[in-house]
Amino acid sequence: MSLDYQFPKDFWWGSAASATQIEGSKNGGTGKTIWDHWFETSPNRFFDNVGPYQTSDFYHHYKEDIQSMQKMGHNTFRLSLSWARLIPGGEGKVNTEAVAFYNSVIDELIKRGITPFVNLFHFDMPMEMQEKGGWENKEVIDAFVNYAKTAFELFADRVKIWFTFNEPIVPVEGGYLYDFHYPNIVDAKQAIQVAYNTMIAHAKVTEAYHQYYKGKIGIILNLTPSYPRSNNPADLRASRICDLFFNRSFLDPAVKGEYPSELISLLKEYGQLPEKQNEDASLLKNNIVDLLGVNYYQPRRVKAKENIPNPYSPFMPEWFFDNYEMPGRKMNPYRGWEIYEKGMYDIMIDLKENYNNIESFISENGMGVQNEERFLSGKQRIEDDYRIDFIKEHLKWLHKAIEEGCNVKGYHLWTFMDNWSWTNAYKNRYGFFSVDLNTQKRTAKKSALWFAEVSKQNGFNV
Ligand code: BGP
Repeated sequence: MSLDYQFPKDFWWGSAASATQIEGSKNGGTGKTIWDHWFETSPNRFFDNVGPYQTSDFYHHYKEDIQSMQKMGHNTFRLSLSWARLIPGGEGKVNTEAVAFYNSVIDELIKRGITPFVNLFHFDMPMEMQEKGGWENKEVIDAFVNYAKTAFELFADRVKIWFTFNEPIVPVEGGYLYDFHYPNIVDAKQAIQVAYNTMIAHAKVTEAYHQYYKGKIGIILNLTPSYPRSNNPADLRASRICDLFFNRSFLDPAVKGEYPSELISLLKEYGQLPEKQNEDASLLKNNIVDLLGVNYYQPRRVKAKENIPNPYSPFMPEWFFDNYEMPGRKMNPYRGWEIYEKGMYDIMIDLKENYNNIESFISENGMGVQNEERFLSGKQRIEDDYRIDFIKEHLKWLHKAIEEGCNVKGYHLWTFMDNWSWTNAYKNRYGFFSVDLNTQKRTAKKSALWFAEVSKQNGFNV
């Protein structure tokens, strides 16, 4: 008997996590990242003063966690390697403890029938590399390429699906525009250079992979569709420019191998073009991705500017649009993000129509909720029906996209177990499993049991 929402055979059911958020950053001879440094110098910037040391300690619990993934019917899981763990300091000697750890994790996943998806960079710049200027410095790009090559040599015999970056725009926004990541710089010109250099690093790593290996390599982008307030040309222009800045700035070079000409003209007009090398254009053109991960949490709603920006204020993307609050919008009040399930479908249609229907999957989607203990049942389990609804409503739209021919291969929830959320630390919980941080005991939430059924049946009934 077929289900109301039956997904294609071999659909990827799983979840995603990142090294800094789960491993525990004092284990196993790891080097320091910008997160360790920022927490040491400004603990007040982190919710409840909780830093990256106190995590769900995947470093010691991975066997148990991977076993639970298997029980839940996961056929895929995305993790990231920590550059600072594998090569403390970012360049030089490889940390043998890290090699043993990642080998063990990869082998355990494979043993349990879970295909590992491995990402190389998830916001976690080694501190020594940041001291050299981070992505602004070409030497750091070279060091990153060496780290990637080392990772391929060590693990590509078993790992066949790789990603260069997770949400590369976030360190640009957080570190160089809006002050929510270290180094807390607010300077659009630097931000644009960092964004550009990140794409160059991405293309160089993609090139290095394709030279010797036969699996797939991609990038994971957080795509936020821009919806204009109205069809008024000024609103449409505002949303088009947002799309250029926040989506197409990475999507176009990654998938098409070139930047949108409208973005180049706009940056040129305002004197914001980054410095380039002659060979960059062909590097980008020849190294497009094999696979695209799409992180989708929220839409962006915009309107034309109410007031002309002060010409003496420093250049910012906000010179071109105002945010717009959609009346009657559905919100996740804990994270402050609008929930708009159809956005997932709109992204997929855009990829189908304008990006050659590139093979993709939902690499993150999820709902962070504060004080989830409120929903504990007598069985001491969190009854997170709101998360089940959230996932289900998104999956319905994803299913529609698939029916209409979109080349989307899977759905990963953020995240497997409650983890450390950067400056939000443990404020909002996203996991299928709750984690007691004192005992490290993991407990399946109701959504875990529901998702296990969905994965096993490859779909669900309404
Ligand atoms: C994405 C990141 C993840 C994760 C998630 C939830 O942007 O890739 O690392 O943290 O968002 O966001 P947050 O933890 O900020 O609530």
